[in-house]
Amino acid sequence: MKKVLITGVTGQDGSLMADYLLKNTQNTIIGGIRRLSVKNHRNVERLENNHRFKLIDLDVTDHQNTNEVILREKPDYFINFAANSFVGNSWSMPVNHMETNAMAVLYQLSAISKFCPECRYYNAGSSEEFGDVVNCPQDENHPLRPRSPYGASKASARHLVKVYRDSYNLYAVQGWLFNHEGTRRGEEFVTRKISKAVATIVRQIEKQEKITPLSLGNLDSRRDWSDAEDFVEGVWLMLNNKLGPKDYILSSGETYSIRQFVETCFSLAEIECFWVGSGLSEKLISTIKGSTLVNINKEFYRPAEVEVLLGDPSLAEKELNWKRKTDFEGLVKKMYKNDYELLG
Ligand code: NDP
Ligand code: GDR
Repeated sequence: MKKVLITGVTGQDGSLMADYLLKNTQNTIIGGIRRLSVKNHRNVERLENNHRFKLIDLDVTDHQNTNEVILREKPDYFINFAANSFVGNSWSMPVNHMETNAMAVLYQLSAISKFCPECRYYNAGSSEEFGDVVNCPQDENHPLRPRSPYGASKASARHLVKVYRDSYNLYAVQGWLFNHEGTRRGEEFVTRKISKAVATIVRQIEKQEKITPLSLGNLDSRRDWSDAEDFVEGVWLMLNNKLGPKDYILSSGETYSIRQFVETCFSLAEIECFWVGSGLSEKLISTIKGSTLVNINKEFYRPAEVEVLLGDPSLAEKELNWKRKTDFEGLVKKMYKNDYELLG
């Protein structure tokens, strides 16, 4: 029985990792949480009576708090999912991104190297580190060319993980995870924003209410989307790799535009529609009543965009024997269905 400390346990990946480990291992889970004025434990509240799960205070930007927790708990695994994970606000709060996503990693690595060097460490890396990509698909050798303060913070963390791995012989890894989504996805991310808006529109049509259009930014950027449930397994495999500590890409190997995500979601909801106009005037119109379903708002455009992401997961498939289970349409369906039921 090992002790696994997970930061970011209230978020999408942290809570899914806790579920995965409680189901598939005998390990005990310590979830690190920060104090917020309004409690947001929705993703973990059903675990709170599980004797193999406990919550502790850990704000990852607090160096002293980090040192004390690592010294006291001496975990066998430390999985760092805590982050300011929203690329879109990283231009307005770049210091917060650097402190939460990069400096915190330095505090963790430094404490682990001093107090429990046998601890296996994972930090959540991102396809945003590839940014302004030079070739498709991106593999583990693609250069780091971030386009946002968020991407730069994750690239900095990656260098720190490698430096600590090489300097102190730590089992420390940082996977490059491409976008992964699901029913626990935060509502400001584009996939959840779309699935929730389409579900709302369907309910409004059923009740013959006025339709609330969905406002989006850039429809033509492309992302490589997967189901987050498939990825937590891949992270655990990276932490238990017979080949030793190595960084891998997890991705679907397919890329779709935001426009295609919107079209797939409306199609699954059986709403016929068509695009009119272009640029900021573009709209998605319902075939039956002519109502506007989607419009464009420049507020949701970014100062610099990552135009296309497409990951090559073949190394993880070969060396970790990892494979995703849910495809693109299955993911959109799962998210839409969940949001439709939540509005019931
Ligand atoms: P979420 O935004 O859902 O979760 C982020 C978590 O970090 C929340 O639990 C949040 O806590 C916590 N957190 C934020 N700041 C602090 C802090 N100062 N101290 C302690 N905890 C903090 O993100 P995801 O689950 O989607 O992502 C997990 C990790 O993976 C992140 O590092 C993200 O950058 C990275 N990543 C995610 C991808 C994706 O597509 N989902 C792809 C690639 C990388 P609170 O609930 O209190 O806000
Ligand atoms: P991303 O996810 O930036 O890829 O980061 P997000 O869903 O925010 O954006 C994806 C793409 O959609 C475009 N877009 C919009 N995005 C949002 N949020 N809202 C909109 O209204 C909108 N309209 C268009 C964006 O411009 C972008 O091109 C996610 C996060 O989980 C990161 O933490 C993670 O590291 C990366 O994925 C991989």
